[in-house]
Amino acid sequence: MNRIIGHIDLDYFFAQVEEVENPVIKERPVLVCVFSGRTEDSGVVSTANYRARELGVRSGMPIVLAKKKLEGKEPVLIPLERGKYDAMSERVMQIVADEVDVLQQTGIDEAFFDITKKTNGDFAISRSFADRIKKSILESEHLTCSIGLGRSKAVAKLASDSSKPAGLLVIEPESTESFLNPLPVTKLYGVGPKAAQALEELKIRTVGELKASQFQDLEKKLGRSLAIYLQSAASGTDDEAVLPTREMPSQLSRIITLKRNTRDPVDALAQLGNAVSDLEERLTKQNVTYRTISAIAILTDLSTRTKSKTFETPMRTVSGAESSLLALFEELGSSVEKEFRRVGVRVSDLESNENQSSLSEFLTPA
Ligand code: DCP
Ligand code: CA
Repeated sequence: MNRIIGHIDLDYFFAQVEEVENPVIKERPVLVCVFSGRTEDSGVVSTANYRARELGVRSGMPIVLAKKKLEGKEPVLIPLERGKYDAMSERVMQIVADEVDVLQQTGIDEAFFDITKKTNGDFAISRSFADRIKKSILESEHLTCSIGLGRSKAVAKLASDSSKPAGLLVIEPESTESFLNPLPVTKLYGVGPKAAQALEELKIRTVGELKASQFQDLEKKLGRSLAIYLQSAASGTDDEAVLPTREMPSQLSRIITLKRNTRDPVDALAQLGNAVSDLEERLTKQNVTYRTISAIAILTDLSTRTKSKTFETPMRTVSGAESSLLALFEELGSSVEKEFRRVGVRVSDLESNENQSSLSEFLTPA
């Protein structure tokens, strides 16, 4: 069976989160900045939206220089708020983790995943699979991302890079070689500054040249294991596994945008239908129970309100708590002035069923 490996990377992440929070800034250059506080503009740009990048702004650039490039373009400068991006990252990674066989998060906004089992090693199925993940992230969090699929981690990463922004690139086994060969070797996953320097000295500039290079030359400069990896990555046959990084979540939630704004709890719950069954599926998949359920409403002014209820005994299903959920939405509806624009449900105080069942097995006399 074909291995099908994916790489997902959110587009201009910190700046995109700021745009989602305040969509009116979207048309302007947006810079998320780390202000050092020495003078008003001292510090660096953490990241920028594509509008600002078109005008020459880059991550790591001094704010003063970025402002010079954006003179007269009405840039929006926003101080970096890590907690906000961490929370968003967590929600997005959970969406992906729920869909794939294995997820390995490698940064705040990127991860590898394996979908070999899910798709039966079928690349045509894998494309619609990846499309669904993209749609789900867009629908729930309003963020775009880029996904690459291929038969190895190195291929998947190069594919997601090449498809930026908001892209999806599927590299099937038979087109792997022609895709890889012309790419600059510095883009290959695992080539850091030291390896890049060594490859430059060997005059190896493209992935194709790396594949065709003399193994002994590489080994001499980079050591045996890196040399073996690089040549296999260059031919798209690196077989490094996607290693799971997710631990048990502390909560699970689903939020949807309503088709029509409302304050009617019955209507809100009816529109939440699929999200509730989704959450139910996740509880089963993660094999966890919950003690607290919350109704979440994001109002037309974008403020968020929640009402929660904690049960005395652990709950296995969300549908089993439907009357409580309805009561929570009733409370929300009568306590706010504005209509709901988005609604959601969250379960927390999670407990793993695995421990319980192993404990009960242990206690059951043989
Ligand atoms: N980041 C940073 N400083 C850098 C590079 C990145 O603070 N020199 C932060 C801000 C980015 C986030 O990490 O939003 C993710 O980094 P990426 O390299 O994935 O960059 P972006 O997501 O911003 O852009 P792209 O669309 O190219 O992925
Ligand atoms: Ca990114």
